[in-house]
This record gives sequence, C-alpha cells and structure tokens, in this order.
Amino acid sequence: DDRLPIASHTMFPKGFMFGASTAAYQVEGGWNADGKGMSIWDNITHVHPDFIRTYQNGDVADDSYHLYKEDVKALKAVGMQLYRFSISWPRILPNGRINQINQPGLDYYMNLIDELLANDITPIVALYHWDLPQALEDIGGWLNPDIAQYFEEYADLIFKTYGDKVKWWITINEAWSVINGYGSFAWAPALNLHGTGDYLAGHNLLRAHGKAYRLYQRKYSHFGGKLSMAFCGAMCLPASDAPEDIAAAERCYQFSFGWFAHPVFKGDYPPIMREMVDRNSKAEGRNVSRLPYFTQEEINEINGTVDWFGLNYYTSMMTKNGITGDNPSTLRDTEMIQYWDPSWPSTASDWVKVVPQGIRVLAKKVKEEYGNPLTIVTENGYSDHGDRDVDRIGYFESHLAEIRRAIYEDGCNIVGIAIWSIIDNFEWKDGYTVKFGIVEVDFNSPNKTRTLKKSAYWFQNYIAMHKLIQ
Ligand code: GBH
Repeated sequence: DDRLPIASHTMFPKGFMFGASTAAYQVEGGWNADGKGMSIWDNITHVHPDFIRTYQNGDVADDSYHLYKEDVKALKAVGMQLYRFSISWPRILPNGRINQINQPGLDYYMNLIDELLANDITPIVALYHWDLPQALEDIGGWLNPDIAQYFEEYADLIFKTYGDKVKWWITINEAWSVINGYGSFAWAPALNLHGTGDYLAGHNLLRAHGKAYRLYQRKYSHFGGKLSMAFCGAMCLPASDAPEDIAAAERCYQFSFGWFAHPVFKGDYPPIMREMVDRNSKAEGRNVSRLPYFTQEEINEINGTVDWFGLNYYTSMMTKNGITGDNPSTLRDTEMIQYWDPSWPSTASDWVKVVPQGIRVLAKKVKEEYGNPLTIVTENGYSDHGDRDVDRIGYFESHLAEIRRAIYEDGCNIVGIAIWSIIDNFEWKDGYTVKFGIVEVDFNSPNKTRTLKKSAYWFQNYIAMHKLIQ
C-alpha cells in the first residue's frame, strides 16, 4: 500500500506531484508578436484602459513569450514536477477559425513543452484560459452556438500537434469565471447579461467541452492523454446548522462547481439548478427557461467527459438562505446571502480570505458527488502587494496540511497540486500590483528579472521533506 499510515501526518503519498500554474494572457506578453491575433482581453484593455484598476494590461506581462526558459528554470529551481500553462487561442488561430494557422504560435508552445520535458517537468495544458479571439467575440463569442464547433476545430489542431508529448489536458479553465464576462461588467467581454447571457455562455462552454472530449476519444486516444476541466467557485460553508442554511450552501455549491461538474459527470445540470431557474423564469412570465436545455444527443455527448477533476480552490464563503442580487441573476436564482467570517484573514485580493479547512470540505464534496475522481488541485494561492510573502508560506502550509487530511482521513483521490503561481503576473483587474507568485518578477527591468522569494525556497524544502521517495 502506497498510503502508509505511519507517514500520514507528514508525508504525501508516493507519486504525489508538486507543481505550479500560469495562464497565457497573464504571463506571455507578445500580444501582437509574429502574427498573433487579438483576444478579448487585448481588446478590452486597449479600448477601455480603465477596465483594469491600475490602467495596466498584458501587452508585455512577464514576456514569457520570449523568456519561457526563465520560467522553466524557476520551476526547476523549486523542484516542481508539474507545470500547468494555457495556450492562447488567438496566438494559434488569429481569427479563431481553422482556416488561418499561425505557425510561430505553434512553435512557441512546442519549444515550451520541449524545454519542460528536457527538465523532467510534466506539462498540464489548458486550451482556454479566457483569452478568446476577438474575431469570435465579434460574432457572439460564447453566446454563439457555433463556437462549440470552432473550439473543436482548435482542439483538433492542438491535440494533433502536441498530443504525443502532453498527457494532461484541461479544456476550459473555470467556466464559472468565463460566464462572469457574459453575466456582469466585471470580466471580459463585460456584456452584463445577468441571468440570461451567463446561462447561455455556460451552455455553449459545456457543449464545446463535450465536443473536444469526444474528438480526443475518436482521433487521439492512442496518445493516452487524460482530459478535464478546471472547476471553481468559492466553497460554500453553511452559516448555521439550520436546515435552510445547509440547503442554501448546497445550492451555492451546485450553482458554481456543480453547474459544470454535474453535466460532465452525470449528463445534465444539477436538478436543483434546473428547478430554481425554471421556476423563476416561469414566474417572470417567460415561456422558455433562462437556463437552456440540452438535447438528448448533447447529453450523450457531454455525459462522462472528464478523466480527472481539476480543482481550483482559493477561499470559502459563509452562506445562508435568503434572496438578493439583480433580477434576474444567477445569484438571485440561487437564493442565498453570502459573507465572509470576520475571523478569516484577508489577502490583497478582495475576494480571497484565508480558509484552509474549505479545501478539505470541498475535496470531500467532490468525492461524494462524482465517485471519488482522480483529482489534481490545479490552482491554490495567496496574494499580497509584495509585502506578505511569509503569510504566503503560512497559506500553503495550512492548505497542504488540509489536503493531506483529505487524502488520508477522507480517502480523497488527490494526486497532485499546481499552485498559483510560479511567477508574479498580470492579475486581471488588479493589474501587476496584486501578486500571487513565489518568484518575484521585476516588471521595470527590460528582461523582467525573476528572483526566488522566501516562499519559493520554502517550497523547495517542503517538497524535499514531504515527498515519499518515488
Ligand atoms: C483564478 O480565478 C484564475 O484562474 C487565475 O487566472 C487568477 O490569476 C487566479 O484565480 C487569482 O485571481 O472582479 O470582483 O468580479 C479565480 C476565480 C474569478 C475570482 C473572477 C475573481 C472576479 C472577481 N476568480 N473573480 S470581481
């Protein structure tokens, strides 16, 4: 047995993988280099610079487009065995469609993958981490049902090109964040179609994922890769023992993680979500529910389309029964009121409080809901303004301890973690002032000098101390 009880208090199981994550728009820069097309984040930050609190953008970022070898060096220095990065769709297909392929874009990721493999670092590759080709947004983006096919065509090219070297795939990173761009002003493309556009976008994200998965099964299964989505949401803890608060926390889970995980594991939306949105739609005098229906064919296509569970966890929220939020909206449909427990420490991100026990509750929920899937924690991290790196160490220490409890005490099948993030990078609406890296990046230096922080040295030690010999 790999899971020696004697090691349970300190060690991770044999084979457990440590690694780190980034995303294309947040690190690459080279926004128009060598034939890359525009993404919705290039567009929104150029047209509306005030969309970002600091008026910054990802035009140059960490310049990983040119400096990826420095990133691999940093990963290697810390002793990381996994690197999770994303491919920029418009770097490969400048107009989003398969009729125009940008060879330098394909070469870039090939070089990165080869560099990783030469350093014994296993790539986990996400096809979509939010930088949609602007050309596709111009024809409706994730609201356009045809996007599922465009995504399939893009996935086909990616699997064909890198399939022999990449065994771990994520189709969509955080569909629940993507839909925020359709349901609010807060995220690109900022359409604010709350309670309608978000459900439509989510529907097409699921259809796109299903098509990419089936395509892999049909054409590329000989590569033996494993596909997933990376799921997210704040973990919802009931505000009290009252049954109505426990039920509200359950709805909260099903309207975030469950919205996307339930369909890909079980073929359709969580029943409670179906019921609430249908009921509210009807009460609003609509004949058609705001939450679209899958056809039977689509259900068959989507059902059973994850080989592993990509779990992103940063924080939790207290949840109680009640009604709030725009009418209509996903929040209002959920019928919940959320708040942070005042005892939870803050971070530099307004939405992240430090709640390590939440990751264990979440992992257990995933185990129970979906039959204990193979799980990798695909994101987990702590933000500061460059001033709280010691608290970052405490964050990781406590979350890793909860992950061990989830493994040994709850029997969760967690086999690795890719923390957010190896390097400081473009933190979306917070620009470069909010930092998640364990490696500092000097954004003012021309070569974006990378310097290991204390937390990087801590991680190096931690990995050495907590891994059972392979
Ligand atoms: C992850 O998202 C992302 O995958 C990663 O790219 C990111 O850098 C990392 O977290 C750290 O932020 O502006 O108030 O509307 C985590 C989920 C989704 C949380 C978007 C913040 C917007 C908050 N995030 N959400 S707001």
